[in-house]
Amino acid sequence: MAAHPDGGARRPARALAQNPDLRSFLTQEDRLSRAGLTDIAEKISAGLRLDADDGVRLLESPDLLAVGWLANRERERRHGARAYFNHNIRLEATNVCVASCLFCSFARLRPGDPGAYTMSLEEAWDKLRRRLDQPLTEVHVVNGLHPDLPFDYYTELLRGFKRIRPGIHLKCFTAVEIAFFADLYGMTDQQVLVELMAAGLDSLPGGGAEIFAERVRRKIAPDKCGTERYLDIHRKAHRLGLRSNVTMLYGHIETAEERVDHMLRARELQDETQGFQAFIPLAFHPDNNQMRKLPAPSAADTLRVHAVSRLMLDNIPHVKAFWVATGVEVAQTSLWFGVDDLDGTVQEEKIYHMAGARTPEAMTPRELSRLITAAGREPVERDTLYNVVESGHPAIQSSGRSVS
Ligand code: V47
Repeated sequence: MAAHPDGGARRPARALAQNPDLRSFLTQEDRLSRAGLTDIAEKISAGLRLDADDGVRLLESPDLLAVGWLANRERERRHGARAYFNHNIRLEATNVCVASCLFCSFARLRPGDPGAYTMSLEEAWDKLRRRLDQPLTEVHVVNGLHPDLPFDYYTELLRGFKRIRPGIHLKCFTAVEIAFFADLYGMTDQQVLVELMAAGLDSLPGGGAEIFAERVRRKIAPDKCGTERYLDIHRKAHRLGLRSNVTMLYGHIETAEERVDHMLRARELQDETQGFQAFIPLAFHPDNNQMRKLPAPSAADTLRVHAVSRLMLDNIPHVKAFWVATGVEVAQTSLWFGVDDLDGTVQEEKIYHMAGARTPEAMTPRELSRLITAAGREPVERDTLYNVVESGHPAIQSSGRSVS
């Protein structure tokens, strides 16, 4: 038989049309159907809530692209092509910690133990003072649970930051720290929050959530406050007018059901208070801690967890990838898997680097902007409350694109 003049170009199309296996990849609908996710896609399109069973099916679906496509659709519906980042510093004022969490490589049990440190207030304030030339918008503080520091240490820490830079947003102390302060200093959780607010606290970070399911929490973080108290402190903070975040430490001993349970407990509180701004999945890092025999979660798992978070948490505005934890390349890719936000310039992160993170310790706004642009998204600098920051940076336009 004579060859068709443009047979080379036409043959693949005919082959695709005639081969049912290949044909099934032709449309997104086919892909979703083949992945057994059509009913979930229809539920989302109809504005119906996903339930625990849907969440587990999404987490267990082998078709990462189908799950990612659904998450991306929700992400773009909320945020279009925008990808947020912020200009912040991270401060861990002490790593002395009475808790022995199995996943932690940062904490030292007692002052004086090898590697233990506690900054003087001057040393802590100096971190901000040294950066007066940077248009920072946030200081994010996370500490160990130190048994001997007075409450004044924390209130003075906040007051000093505000003296140095009155406009700076202070996102400080996890709910676990708030519970610890209340127990140590004989106060209620509410009193601790009120006093810290009077000293300058502006919002709570999401750390300390780990996994809410009691089976896991008891094993990996036995000394931390329980799930109900963690959530109640966020509830109280929201009622006092503070915004907060919520995290999930994944990729260790938790099951798919426990991941989904975690998301649903955050969703339930958010229905009540609308105070969470962002959900942040945190990839477990196994170096130098008691769970070091476990492998780190794969890139595929990381993309899937972020995507499913976007789909399950229909009432939390932002899903954030903490690039220090995910790795820079996976954070970029996650911008097509449900993520709309990357935290942040960070600067001098310790918790992940002591647990083996190979990511840089800091990124400049320009680097963040470039990596977002390179991923095909539109960088937008935000402050902690997601107000757009109009170019604080001489070399970056308000779109966030470098002009030099
Ligand atoms: O609660 C500790 C986690 C959290 C390890 O609110 C580990 O904007 C992985 O919460 N491997 C602290 N994770 C960091 C945190 C955070 C990060 C970025 C943004 C925000 C925010 C909050 O780090 C801890 C714990 O879950 N962590 N050790 C480890 N080996």
